[in-house]
Amino acid sequence: MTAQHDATPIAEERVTRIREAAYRIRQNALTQAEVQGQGYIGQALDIADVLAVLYSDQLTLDPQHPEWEGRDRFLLSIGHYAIALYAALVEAKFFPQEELETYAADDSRFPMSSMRTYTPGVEISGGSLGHGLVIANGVALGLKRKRSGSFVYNLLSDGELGEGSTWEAAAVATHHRLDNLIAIVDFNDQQADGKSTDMLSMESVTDKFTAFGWEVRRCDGNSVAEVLTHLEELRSLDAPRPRVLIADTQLGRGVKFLEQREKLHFMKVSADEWDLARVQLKEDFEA
Ligand SMILES: Cc1ncc(C[n+]2csc(CCOP(=O)(O)OP(=O)(O)O)c2C)c(N)n1
Ligand SMILES: [Mg+2]
Repeated sequence: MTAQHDATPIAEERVTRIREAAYRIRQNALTQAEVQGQGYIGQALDIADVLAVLYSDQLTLDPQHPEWEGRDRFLLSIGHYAIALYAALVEAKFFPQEELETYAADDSRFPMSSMRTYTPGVEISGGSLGHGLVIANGVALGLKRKRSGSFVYNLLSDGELGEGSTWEAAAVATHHRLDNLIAIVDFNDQQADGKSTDMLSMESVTDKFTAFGWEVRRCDGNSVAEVLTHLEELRSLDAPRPRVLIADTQLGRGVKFLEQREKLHFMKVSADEWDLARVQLKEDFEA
């Protein structure tokens, strides 16, 4: 699968196609969470639009050959977002739809926290926060030295911005002129103990990355058109520096009762709420 990367204006059909992919990714996330009766569903719903832009448009991948050397690399820092990544990998045809039902079961290829050795298409093991951008630097530097045209994408969370290692990695990426590295921050203003901006505000995130020498964009991370425009621009930019998109997202996006529920790192959905979640997701998609 070769992705499209040119400077032509973004066609409406392209946005429509990606919005459909985002809807299916959200459905896939609900399927997994319902099987387990739990899962980081709030985060999976908030990041579905970004993952749809990546997995149905921007990334060059071959689902039949997940280790193909010419692929783009998508590195998920945040292991607890695994449910969202599996939802996107199923959408991208790495796995059959039925495999979603095995989420977090014994011997499943879909463990609750993402692990490279378990799941084709998963590039790194997650869990301990603050390591994704560090690893992305190494992968991007290695690819540049091999004169590869592949890009490295790293999805990190706003909570990870509080990790010192993230900022060490930000400096290293600039030092090595990693113009094949695109970081995406899921700015859902949530972390384990409350709102990220209340716990340890890293604002202005844009100014901080700019000061570190990065090319920075910030947008509504739940607008497929905006995310697509910015990721496209960041990839095609001819400048010797790393790039980052700060994506402002809404926890629980697409399911009204979750959008309105108290925002928590782990959002509880009771057994009798899954049908309503599906109905509201459909209503939101069709609105
Ligand atoms: C180094 C490290 N410290 C603490 C944790 C525990 N932990 C797991 S998820 C999480 C929240 C991190 O913030 P974020 O990813 O923004 O949370 P979310 O948006 O998913 O609520 C924390 C502190 C961890 N996994 N790794
Ligand atoms: Mg967060």
